Amino acid sequence: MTRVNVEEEIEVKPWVGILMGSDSDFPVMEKAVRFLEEAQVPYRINIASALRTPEKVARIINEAEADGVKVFIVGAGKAAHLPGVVASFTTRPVIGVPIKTPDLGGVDSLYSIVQMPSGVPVATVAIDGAKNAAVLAVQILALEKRELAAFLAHFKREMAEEVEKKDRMLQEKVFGK
Ligand code: RP5
Repeated sequence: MTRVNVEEEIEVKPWVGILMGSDSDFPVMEKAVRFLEEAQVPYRINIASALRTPEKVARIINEAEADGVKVFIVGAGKAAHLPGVVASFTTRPVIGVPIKTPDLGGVDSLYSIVQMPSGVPVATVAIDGAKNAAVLAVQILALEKRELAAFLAHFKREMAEEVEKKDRMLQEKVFGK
């Protein structure tokens, strides 16, 4: 559904379309939602199944494109057809998130998503790598939006500082200084 900015009481058009095959994917896909919220990127989010509701998938892509969505993040598990099907309906970038599965550990999802035929790519992140999918989506959007480029620069600085902090703690633990 499209998010609404309550303060301004105007509908905010989404830049990112998040789709997942089932509600069981949400605990992983929520990591993408959180990062987009941090970056203040408007998004829409839906459950639609490539195999159970193919017409709904097509309708959502049409609606999302009409609304101005520039990049899709799509999570699915097992015989994870959804990201590929989304890529078949759009010329916009599709980032696939393979969801970890109980029987095959998510390698099933990974192979299903990453092994696309020539001409129909899905940029595939690690198993359960929904946060990286959102980082990549923001990087794509940042090509046109300077405030997002600044957000990403800050995000990278924070990560670097975190590594330095951990290194200092390690030195202290090992050498007591
Ligand atoms: C896929 O099958 C979904 O994306 C999910 O990861 C997996 C299990 O789906 P449910 O059985 O929870 O509907 O289609």
